[in-house]
Amino acid sequence: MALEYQNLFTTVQAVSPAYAGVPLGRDQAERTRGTGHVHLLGRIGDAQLGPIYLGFFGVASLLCGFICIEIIGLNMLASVNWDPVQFIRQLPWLALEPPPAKYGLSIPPLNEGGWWRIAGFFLTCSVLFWWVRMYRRARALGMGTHVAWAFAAAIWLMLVLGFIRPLLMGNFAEAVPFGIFPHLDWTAAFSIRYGNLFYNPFHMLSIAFLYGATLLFAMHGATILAVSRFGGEREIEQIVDRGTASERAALFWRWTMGFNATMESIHRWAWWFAVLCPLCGGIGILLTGTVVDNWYLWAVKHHIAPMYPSVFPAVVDPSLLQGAKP
Ligand code: 07D
Ligand code: 07D
Repeated sequence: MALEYQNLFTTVQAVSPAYAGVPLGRDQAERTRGTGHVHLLGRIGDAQLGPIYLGFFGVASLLCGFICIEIIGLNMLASVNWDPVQFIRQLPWLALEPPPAKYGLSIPPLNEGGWWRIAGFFLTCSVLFWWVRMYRRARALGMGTHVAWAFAAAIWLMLVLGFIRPLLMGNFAEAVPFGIFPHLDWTAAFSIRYGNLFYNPFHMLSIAFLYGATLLFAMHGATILAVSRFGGEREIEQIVDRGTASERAALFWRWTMGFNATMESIHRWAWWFAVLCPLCGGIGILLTGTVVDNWYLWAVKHHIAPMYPSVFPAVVDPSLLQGAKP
């Protein structure tokens, strides 16, 4: 292929003969046989589609995920009187709500949060099985399990929101509803109920890591694209082959900000920033309502926020004013 300059919008179509991946021994049967090449996929990644490894945990996860979506979907459909048109039209507003507060942690009737608990159970199974699958596939390839542990950080936040915190509060009514806008309403209501989440230091940390992860991802992606004309995306060779892409990338940052990450450390930065976002977030949510009831008052107590100024003069009993009749 002629050497072309690669910019933001052009990508390399890496089309090679289909490759099934390393042999899997007795697990071979768990891998589908079919492979193909899709040009459109080649535009965003590798053009080869398949083979995919399913295995017990993959199938179990998909099955549980399907049951969960089915329960949520049918409950939403029932809430619009089984009218498919209204279901599509109102979908973003429809919800499957957790049980009302009066049930606490006890088992509620199906249509008063019972279905929510069953759907939540299957969602949790689905996500946990997917985690096991990721962990085992990484092990099978002799890789580290970094991806699985990063995913675990997100699962931690999900479980804090929907299970661990409600357990500690003794009430599943505290949990998040299933639904697109309803879960946003829950998020806003949660912040107000607990005195403005902005004053929760773990929400602050979570935001810093969220923004930081975005910034790092942009900087790293941009740097590698910028040196791809020198072969910069071949990261492994670049660590040892000095003088071309990697070195320019490093020099660019050393010149612009005096410091540069290395080909290895940039990925540690990325991993930690991404993981610390939901990790800190989960701690912040766990503390809310259990340890701290009002983050604004907490911030006032710890000299982070000022007391609201008294805008109006203090109320005086009119009967005490001069000239008032005794
Ligand atoms: C791009 C990877 C692909 C994933 C996608 C999401 C579903 C849900 C189910 C209709 C980046 C797939 C969506 C499977 C469909 C039903 C019942 C990941 C990418 C495309 N939220 N949230 C969204 C979830 C919480 C908040 C969108 C899940 C907390 C705010 C999507 C969870 C709080 C905003 C979504 C979860 C919160 C969103 C886009 C679980 C505090 C938005 C997500 C399991 C953290 C944004 C209308 C996205 C939006 C949005 C899914 C939890 C706040 C529907 C699965 C309770 C403020 N959330 N969310 O792209 O547009 O993620 O909402 O914990 O503004 Mg949320
Ligand atoms: C939700 C991890 C769980 C998801 C999993 C995925 C499937 C299948 C399907 C692929 C996202 C499950 C997968 C089901 C997928 C397919 C097909 C990760 C999740 C396991 N906030 N806020 C955060 C900001 C305000 C509030 C975090 C900003 C207001 C609440 C984040 C602002 C109020 C909670 C963040 C802002 C409020 C949060 C989430 C600005 C509302 C949380 C981090 C600029 C009025 C959550 C400690 C994350 C948290 C959270 C950002 C404002 C409420 C950093 C930038 C003041 C209740 N907020 N927020 O990774 O952890 O989420 O808080 O105003 O619970 Mg906030």
